[in-house]
Amino acid sequence: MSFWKKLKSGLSKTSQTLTQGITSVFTHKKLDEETLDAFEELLISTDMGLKAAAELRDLLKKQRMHQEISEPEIKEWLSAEIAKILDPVAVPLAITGKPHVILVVGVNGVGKTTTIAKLSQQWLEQGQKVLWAAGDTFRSAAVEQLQVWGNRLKIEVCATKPGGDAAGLAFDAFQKANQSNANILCIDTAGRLQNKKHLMDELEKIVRVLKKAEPSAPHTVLLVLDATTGQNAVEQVKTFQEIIGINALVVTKLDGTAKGGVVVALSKQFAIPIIALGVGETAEDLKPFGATEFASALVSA
Ligand SMILES: Nc1nc2c(ncn2[C@@H]2O[C@H](COP(=O)(O)OP(=O)(O)OP(=O)(O)O)[C@@H](O)[C@H]2O)c(=O)[nH]1
Ligand SMILES: [Mg+2]
Repeated sequence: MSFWKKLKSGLSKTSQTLTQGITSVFTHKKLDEETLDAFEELLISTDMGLKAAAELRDLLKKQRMHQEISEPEIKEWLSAEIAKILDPVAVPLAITGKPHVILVVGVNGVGKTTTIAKLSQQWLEQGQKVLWAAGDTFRSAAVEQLQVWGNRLKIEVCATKPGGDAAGLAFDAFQKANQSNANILCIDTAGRLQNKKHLMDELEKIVRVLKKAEPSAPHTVLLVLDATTGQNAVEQVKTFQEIIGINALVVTKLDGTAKGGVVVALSKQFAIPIIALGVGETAEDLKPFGATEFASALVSA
């Protein structure tokens, strides 16, 4: 199945909610406050967030108050306006450092390791040389998972002993990337630590030690988010912004969620590039984020 088809079918729960909602909200009468309220509620129900929903409501009011709007018209309008919200953050990752260091963070199970594998496969296809560091040193299964992908893609994995120092590992991996002329170093990190303080200490230490090797590193701090968590993903961005500062996002598990609107909420609330979207578990299921493509899949316009 093509990525577009997967995205469209993955977002079908969200788009069905929107489509059915639009049918019941826009009932061939002139646009009034009651309709606008119901429209705003509908947008919120797909996890678009209060801000985006209120702005879309106000915009529709300004443009179409007391006019009759057909269903196809409102869908087309909504899709175009959502695309405008998404457009500024639909930015692919620019590889600037040599080696370009990407620290991959996110809570437990969101898809960090699979995202590293999927992105790396694309970089390999572009002729980049990639190296990985298994920075989740707490779980041996995490190291193994990275190694399985590494074997498959023929990417070398730097690892340390279980419970070893992730920051030291990141430093060594940077030296190795430098020596072996790698273009990209991806550092996987632990999603589950005892508490926020531990997570903060661990990530801060990795960054501090990396900067000793290369002051401009990490060039990218990539936060991976699971779309099925809806508004919780918004909270995770805030937390990680506070802890470490984020300059790229990947949203995974857009296959089968009713909360696809969260991508709109993230775009509206944070000016952080969303470099790719995940719609499944295979390496082909991660693609750059296209604003128009996503908006039209979401609204099924
Ligand atoms: N359906 C679907 N599953 C995904 C997607 N991305 C990742 N997964 C699955 O989600 C599960 C967790 O992915 P991981 O990559 O192990 O997540 P992680 O963030 O590294 O997890 P921890 O290392 O435990 O913190 C795996 O079973 C993946 O195959 C996606 O876009 N769609
Ligand atoms: Mg992992």
